[in-house]
Amino acid sequence: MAYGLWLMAIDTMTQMDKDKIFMFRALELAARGRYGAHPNPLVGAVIVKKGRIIGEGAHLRFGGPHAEINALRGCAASPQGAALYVTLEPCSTYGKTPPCTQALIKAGLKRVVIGVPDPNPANSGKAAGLLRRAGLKVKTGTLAKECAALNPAFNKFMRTGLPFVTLKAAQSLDGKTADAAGRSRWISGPAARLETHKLRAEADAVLAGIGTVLSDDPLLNVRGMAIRRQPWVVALDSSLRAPPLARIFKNERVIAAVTRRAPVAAMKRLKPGVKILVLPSDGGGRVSLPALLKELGVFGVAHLFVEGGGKVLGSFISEGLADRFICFSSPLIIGGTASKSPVVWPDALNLKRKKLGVRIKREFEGERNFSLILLDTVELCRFAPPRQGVEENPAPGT
Ligand code: AOF
Ligand code: ZN
Repeated sequence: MAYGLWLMAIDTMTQMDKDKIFMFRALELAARGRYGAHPNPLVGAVIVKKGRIIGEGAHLRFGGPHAEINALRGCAASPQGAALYVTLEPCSTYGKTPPCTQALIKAGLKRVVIGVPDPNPANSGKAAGLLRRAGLKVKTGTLAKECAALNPAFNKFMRTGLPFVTLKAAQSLDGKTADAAGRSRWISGPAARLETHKLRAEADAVLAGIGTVLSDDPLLNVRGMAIRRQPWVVALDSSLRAPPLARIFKNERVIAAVTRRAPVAAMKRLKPGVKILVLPSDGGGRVSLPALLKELGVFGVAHLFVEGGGKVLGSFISEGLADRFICFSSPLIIGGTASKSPVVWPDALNLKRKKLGVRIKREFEGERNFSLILLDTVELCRFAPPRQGVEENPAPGT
């Protein structure tokens, strides 16, 4: 009875409603590629015949088959005459894999429903024409917003050649990370640490400043989860002070981002295989962050995860280079008037205070009283420094 009603409901749905339902399923499938597909995009696909899903697929790993190909391979019946729903425009060029458009035509599909155009200029806007010329019906823009939101890093990287930048900080309830003497307490519990590893695993590179390398000696790699390839580890170290035995150098893929101030002798002491990027310096003699991002983009880094310290995080924000800010907040108090903030927030942010919004993204109940909140302040990181001489918030009456 219930099933009959459901069939009637499906029957009375418009084609647009049906398209949305199948695209929702493709969106769900796309998430299977998290931690594996990047810097390629997350893509999901379903193949539908006579109102039923006969094949499903996702782009699971970088260099592996695309979502459409996996859906075709997994078909429970012949895809001849079926419709394909795919979150991203099918590719039409030879990359690491042959063009999906050709495979779709060869499989005898009748209709292709596309979420969003591929921002990759090699493919962008080409699929619809190719498919239509081969006699297939094509519809674009179904759940376009949701499909685009799957791949913020890929989208930015394809449009600009620059990595998407996620910043991460951890703080106590009173917004501190250490006392005046720099003594920090156990801020992040196991749940936040696991989340940090997941965030690292989604990135192509993880960065820390030399201050953090010297004080915490972090490894900065992904632990506690199975991944195919560790992200690059980047040390922001203008005069190359990192000791050759620092734990970051235990990683296989390490980049030391330095300036001309770095002594050649220090470079020679590093283990072979460490990539040394000699970059222009900013006004203060530190590595120029725009130059670093440009260079990381050339390395194929589409998503950079920045873990600290406070000045490095503050610089990315004050230079308008951050795309996302994530803060783990723990309900403990560090106290003290001279305690340290996890981020050296730029003064100019005050001018923009109307735009600051904090959205609680996830909540954790950690062990031993550590209740952790992951805050996602997207709007904040759209912050760009006010142009010189431009009054952002004129006082009333002026
Ligand atoms: C699709 N379906 O599932 C994905 C697509 O080097 P390749 O061969 O893996 O191609 C990578 C490019 O293909 C990538 O930059 C993007 O334009 C597109 N990704 N396309 O039809 C997929 N992952
Ligand atoms: Zn493809």
